[in-house]
Amino acid sequence: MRRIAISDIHGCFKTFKRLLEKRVVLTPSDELYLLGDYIDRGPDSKGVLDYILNLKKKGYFVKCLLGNHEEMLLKGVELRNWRSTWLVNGGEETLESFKAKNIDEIPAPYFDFLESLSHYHLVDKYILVHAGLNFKKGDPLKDKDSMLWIRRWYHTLDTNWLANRVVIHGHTTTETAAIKKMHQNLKQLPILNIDAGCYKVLSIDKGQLCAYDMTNDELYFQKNIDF
Ligand SMILES: [Mn+2]
Repeated sequence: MRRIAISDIHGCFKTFKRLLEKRVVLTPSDELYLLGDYIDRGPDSKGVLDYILNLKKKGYFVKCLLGNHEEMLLKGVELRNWRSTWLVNGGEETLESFKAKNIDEIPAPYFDFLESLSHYHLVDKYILVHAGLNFKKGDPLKDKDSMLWIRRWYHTLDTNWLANRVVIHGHTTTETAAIKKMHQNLKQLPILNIDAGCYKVLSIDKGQLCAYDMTNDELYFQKNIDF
């Protein structure tokens, strides 16, 4: 059994599938932890969601967290200003993948899934979260907004609070070389960002989807094959 973490798939279904099936080679005895931002920007958000839901249906252990893009979509159902924010941040591509003209045409079961997502997950010595933790005001596990949106938070890290745990997160796209360096440096800074900028295919050293095997402390990368 392995525990695998992946973040920020952003509608890149083919890349996600290739990473899981050819690099990680996920089996039913493994546990898969997905850290949010399944949708938006990439060409097939519906495909990503269907694949995740199908894995669950087949009995795979899949624990999914909420990302800020899922939050934008959920808020956009009710609130007009969030709807336009979502649309310009990749929501247009998500609608296209559903062959929908507006948000209300996305079928209800997808909303049921998105509404069920957690903000963080604790497993072994790991704290899994989409964007990161805000240590500036008390218990970071109470600040749900920061968990979805925060950037540049490492300097606030409270190592006493963290004890010997490690934070795994995504949300801020990072060069693969920097991810590998963080991975080698976990004893000094117990934080690992696994967002290798999957959709950023034109950026140098990005455009990869990353998986972290928490059980064997191993990284996997798959170059984007969706664009
Ligand atoms: Mn994000």
